Amino acid sequence: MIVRRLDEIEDSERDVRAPTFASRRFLLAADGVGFSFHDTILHPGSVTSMWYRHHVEAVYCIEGEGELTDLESGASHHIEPGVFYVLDGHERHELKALTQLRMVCVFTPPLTGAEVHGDDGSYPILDPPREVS
Ligand code: 9YT
Repeated sequence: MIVRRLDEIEDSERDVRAPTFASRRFLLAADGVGFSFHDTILHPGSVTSMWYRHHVEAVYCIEGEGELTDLESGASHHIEPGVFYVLDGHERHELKALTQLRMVCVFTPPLTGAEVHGDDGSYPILDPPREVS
């Protein structure tokens, strides 16, 4: 069993900062469970363009208001607590944080912790993985 607390992760190597968000990673590839699990804060007013070509991401909003746009279909969805989405088709998408958003995110395959968003908004598959303990 793995038990972790957010306050242990904050300001550690598992607290990854990007220009538009902070991602607190409870589970990474090194934990060996087959997915990674993140508590992500998106900053108010930010817009994040993403395209997870190599991963499937599931996302559940637990705080804030935002707008999710599928950049392939053009469809937009209001995001608020209780809304869930999964990029099961690896869709290019954009998430606008109207207020601070707090999202619980699961990635498969799991992130190693060393990925950064590429110019296209994807995370690479790292081979060999550089894992954060
Ligand atoms: C929903 C969202 O914030 N996705 C981008 C960041 C990703 N969740 C991460 O790296 O934690």
